[in-house]
Amino acid sequence: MNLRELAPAPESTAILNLRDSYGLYIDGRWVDAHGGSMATISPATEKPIAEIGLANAGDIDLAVKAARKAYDTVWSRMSGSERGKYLFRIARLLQERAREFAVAETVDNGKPIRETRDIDIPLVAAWFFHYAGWADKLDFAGLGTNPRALGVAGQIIPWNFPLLMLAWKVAPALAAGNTVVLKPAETTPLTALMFVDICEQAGLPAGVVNIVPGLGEVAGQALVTHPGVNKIAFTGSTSVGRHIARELAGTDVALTLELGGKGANIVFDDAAIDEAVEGTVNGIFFNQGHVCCAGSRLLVQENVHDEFVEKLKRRVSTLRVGDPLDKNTDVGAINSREQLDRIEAISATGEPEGASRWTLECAVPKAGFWFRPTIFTGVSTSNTIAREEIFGPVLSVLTFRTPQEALDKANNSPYGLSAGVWTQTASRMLTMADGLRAGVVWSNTFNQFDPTSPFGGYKESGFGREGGRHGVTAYLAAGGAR
Ligand code: TAP
Repeated sequence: MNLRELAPAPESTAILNLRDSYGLYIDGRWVDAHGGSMATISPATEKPIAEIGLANAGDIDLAVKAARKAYDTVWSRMSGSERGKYLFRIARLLQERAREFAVAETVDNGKPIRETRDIDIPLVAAWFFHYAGWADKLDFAGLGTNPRALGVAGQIIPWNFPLLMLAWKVAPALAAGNTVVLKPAETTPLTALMFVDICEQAGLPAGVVNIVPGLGEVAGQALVTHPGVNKIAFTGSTSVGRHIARELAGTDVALTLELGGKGANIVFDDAAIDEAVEGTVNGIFFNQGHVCCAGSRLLVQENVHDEFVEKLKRRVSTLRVGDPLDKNTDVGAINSREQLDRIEAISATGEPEGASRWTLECAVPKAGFWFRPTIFTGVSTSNTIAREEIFGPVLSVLTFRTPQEALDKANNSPYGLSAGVWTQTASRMLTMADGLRAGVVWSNTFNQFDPTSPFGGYKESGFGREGGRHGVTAYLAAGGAR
């Protein structure tokens, strides 16, 4: 398929060598899907990229059986150091083909190439390197004398960081000795399907990784309820996470849920203001705000509010919105029409509920899905835009007077995934970090990720941690008892 027409950056798109259509990857080979097919499109142009086969319940059954066979006959019998070698190989191959993956991710997802090139794909490789190192050291890390894998892991991921979410799930699962059936999101299956090439190049035994695109309610549901699955790892919306938790209640299937967020980014009057402005921009406009841990609620101390907001608007005015394949683009396309509708609908409640709206004035392409960076000021904690996860480039600004008021407002949310604090007073930083009900609290920065750090939520943001020791423990039976 010739993708050059997708964007005026032929030197980037020309390196893609995609097929016109993809089936499912089960037991080490491509097979036909039996749940129909759909085109995956570029959200920046609305043009089709490739036709994707969709798994039905029967296909999921085959994938789980293949994963079970691979677990029983090969993967669970292999030493940790051998598993580690496969993971190291995968990490190196991903690095070698990083540019190709970055372009594919940008085309399929709509996020800027600068982000996929400099953040997503390097982090993907980093995750595989990190967990490659764990594979032969599990028994040295307080994980029991003979830690055992759970067996077959069913993994369901969202569309906002497609390959990175795959890495967060597949790397620790394989390191711990599990086999995998992974369902990518229906709007962004491309890089997961390309990942098959990497597994094959690395010589991964058949059935250890199975990739099954499909619809959530069909393929996802079948995976969650399949009796042969020992663990479900899910990243996505709180509503689907809740549904999955109900489905698995009373079973012995291990479950981790990484769900939504409404991160508070708290700026005190003693913060380095220019750095805090930069961090705030990164906190909400990175990846079009399609970030579960985005700093979507800005809490500014009242006496610096006006100065801060003015500087913030000036900085946001310099953002370039448009073609995600252009290296100068800061804000790319919204991932789907459905997500755009959702962002527009929630944002439309801002002014009627009393907030003031400021939107970056800029041209956007005619085709594709676009939403201009938007800042609401004068927001109160009861406003819809301060409560609901928008998952788009929309910032709600609130104020506070005292540290306690900042804590109260920040914690006044059903979510508890992320927060950031900007202050030059160390003791205040520690008090805030202690009082914030959030899985991650960034200190004078925002949206920083590292494979050694555990990541996950409190409250309706889910449970379980991914990253570091916690991430690999989530794929082990406690104390090797299972
Ligand atoms: P969801 O609609 O929940 O979709 C996530 C995944 O679940 C997709 O693969 C989806 O398939 C599948 N799915 C849908 N219904 C299902 C069902 N009944 N059974 C099993 N699987 C099902 O979320 P989304 O719109 O893709 O992602 C946005 C949400 O994810 C946001 O709320 C965001 O905060 C959250 N998120 C959280 C994190 C972390 S780490 N906490 C990271 C990224 C995103 P389809 O694609 O076919 O719908």
